[in-house]
Amino acid sequence: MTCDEVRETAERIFTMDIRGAAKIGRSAAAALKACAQGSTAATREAFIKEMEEAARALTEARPSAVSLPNAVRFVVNRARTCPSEDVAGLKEEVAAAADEFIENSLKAMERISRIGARRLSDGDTVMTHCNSSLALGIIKEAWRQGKDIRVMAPEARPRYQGHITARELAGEGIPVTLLVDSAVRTFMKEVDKVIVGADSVAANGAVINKIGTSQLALAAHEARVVFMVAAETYKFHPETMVGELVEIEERDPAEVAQPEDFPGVEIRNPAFDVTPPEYIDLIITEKGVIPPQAAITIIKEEFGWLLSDSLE
Ligand code: RUB
Repeated sequence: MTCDEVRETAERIFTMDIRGAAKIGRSAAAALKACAQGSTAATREAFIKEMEEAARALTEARPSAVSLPNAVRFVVNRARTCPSEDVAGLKEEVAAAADEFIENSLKAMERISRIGARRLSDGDTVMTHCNSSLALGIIKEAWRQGKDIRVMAPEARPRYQGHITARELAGEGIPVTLLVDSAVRTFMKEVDKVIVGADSVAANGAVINKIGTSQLALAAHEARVVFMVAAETYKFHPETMVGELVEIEERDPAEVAQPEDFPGVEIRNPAFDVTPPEYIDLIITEKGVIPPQAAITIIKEEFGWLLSDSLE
């Protein structure tokens, strides 16, 4: 039985009230902290079991954003590796780890915004997809620096996160054009750079992001437009190094169309797709700009401890 904070957060992640990989990771960390603080566990063993159950409930909420298991692992592992038998000490450890994850995540976003803004030039037209806080962070930073940027935002059916992007940028005074998803190739000839976010980056450098991202990548490749991904290192997927595939979330068909209006018709609704590394020019991380082929180095650096331990 998990605590209320974890149940509520897992539900809000599932229903997409909390969405976007970075925010999902930070909310999971905050839920674990709240759960630890309210825990009535009397022993170390009971406390760790409670944290592990909470971790599982959160991780099961959405499968494609590795920020979720990576955040949860970061926090719960601190309790697991803390030698204290004292539950109060373990609670503090969990709270400190959650705060650290959230702070690191926000700092990484600031750094990626600054690094990425260097790749945008005055006069650029930038296409993005869905609503990525990291991709928009870069665009807003370049704008703040005085670069004259225009943005093209596909609507991102079926949930229309492109509307959030268009409103967010317009709110900052940034010129933005909203497009239907099928207009991406038509407009690519007017675009200088594409910047998208990531839910997961696999060991081979493939990027999992909102459905339609790989079409942007193909169109950009054809039009010789630079295709960039903005992703903190906690979006890199350690399990892909030992052969696991990233699960692509398939959501309720009713998000696409009402099944009762289409008797005899199958409706599919995958929420993400995979962009192969061949179509990605660079990935902007808080550790610097890397080619997709260097994803494996990031995974070894960040998650090496895990690979030699529980994944075997
Ligand atoms: C969101 C999406 C975003 C990534 C990165 O999908 O695909 O591009 O999560 O976002 P959904 P961020 O709306 O289904 O969660 O850069 O904010 O982490």
